[in-house]
Amino acid sequence: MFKKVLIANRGEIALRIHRACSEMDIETVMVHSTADADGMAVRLADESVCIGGPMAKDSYLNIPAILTAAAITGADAIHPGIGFLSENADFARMVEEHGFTFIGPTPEHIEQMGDKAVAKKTVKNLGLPVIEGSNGIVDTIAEGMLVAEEMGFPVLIKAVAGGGGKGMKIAETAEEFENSFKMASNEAKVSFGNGDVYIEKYLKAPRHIEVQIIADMHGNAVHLGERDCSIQRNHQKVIEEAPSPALTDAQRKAIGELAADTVRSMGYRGVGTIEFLYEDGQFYFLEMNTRLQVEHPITEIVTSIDLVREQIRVAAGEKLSFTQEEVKFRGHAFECRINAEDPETFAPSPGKITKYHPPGGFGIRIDSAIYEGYTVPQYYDSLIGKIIIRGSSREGCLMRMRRALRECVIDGIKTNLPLHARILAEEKFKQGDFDIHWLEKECLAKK
Ligand code: MV4
Repeated sequence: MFKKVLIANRGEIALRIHRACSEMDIETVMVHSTADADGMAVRLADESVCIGGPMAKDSYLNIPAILTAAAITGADAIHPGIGFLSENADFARMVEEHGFTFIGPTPEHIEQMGDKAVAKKTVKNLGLPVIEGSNGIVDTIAEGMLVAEEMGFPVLIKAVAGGGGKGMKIAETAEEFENSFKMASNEAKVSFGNGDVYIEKYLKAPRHIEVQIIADMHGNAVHLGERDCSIQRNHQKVIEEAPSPALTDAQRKAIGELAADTVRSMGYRGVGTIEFLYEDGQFYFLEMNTRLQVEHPITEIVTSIDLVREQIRVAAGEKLSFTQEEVKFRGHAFECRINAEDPETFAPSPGKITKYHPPGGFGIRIDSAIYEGYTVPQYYDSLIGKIIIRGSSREGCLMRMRRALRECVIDGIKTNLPLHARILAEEKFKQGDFDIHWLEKECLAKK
């Protein structure tokens, strides 16, 4: 097992990783920017190294500085966390070339899943259901038009380098196609330096359901069930839950086993998430994330498995500590993401937290690195914490989340706590009757 792990991240996820290491008797090195010197993750880590200025490019994306910090402190492994360098194949390769272990999959797997058209072909060949569309990249408008006419409108034009909705455009009709194609390709070129696109049939009102997998280096791969992440705004998840209220146990088992079989065939190792759109009882592969996810705690709640601990164990070459048979799903979990933002305009709201009283009691977990007196910096993502609830039933879990939200006090900055209260009071939410558009098109649309 590793003796020392360098954590190349910040905030709540850096703290989450430190906590897993600490319980495994692994020392931690927190690298941080000048803006994060007062962060809780830095305070709790065994060692810390300031690697650059506040802008991510100068610190959390500064590969030479991170590798140097690892060398100086004598770390064995580097955990990239979430975002930043976590899905950067070049970084993973450099980490290994410098003699450290990258806590994540191989650079080849990161690369393969990073190209959305390659990822789709790969998993389709291994038996995952995909959305009808072009066979890979479409080079010309004429070629795209043929594919679109063949399957019928509306279609979606997607960037192979895409993610988060960038470089993605709907063409409702043949008339719109040329313009949408150009817009998607140009946006992709500007955002990712790669204008390649592919085409899919547009699904009008799906749910976003993702399956958590984990694999070791010994050919073992298991699934840990699904998360329903349909409650989102602007491609940012707001509330997640496990299990999905839309699935039966049989569907869960079927899609989970399909996902585990897929990653086993790929020779994948580490944690990963296979995202699906789910509509009319059918699953369609969307993309695969080759990292830990923000919402991993709800999977931990319903499986009682410490995902980060297992992730570190498999990266060190150990076997998974459990079999698929031993994975038991129990109860329900919700996660509300707490953002430092205006609940009405969604504008970021950095600043000093003057009062902090987190909720507590039975069934409540708070993953956050904030404290009273802490100043939320302006340079990073607005996520400042997560309220994670366990309950024996979905209904009980929902009532407990509402109670937690009533208890929670964060003063000095604006947060989206009022937005969560509003969503949780909605009948459609209570019924589990929503799709990826419900929050924006129905819940937020009415005043
Ligand atoms: C889709 C889709 C409907 N039909 N593909 C958005 C982000 C990108 N990674 C994939 N996305 C979508 N792909 C087809 N063929 C709808 C979306 C989509 C979406 C997906 C998951 C979560 C939130 C979303 C919000 C808007 C659109």
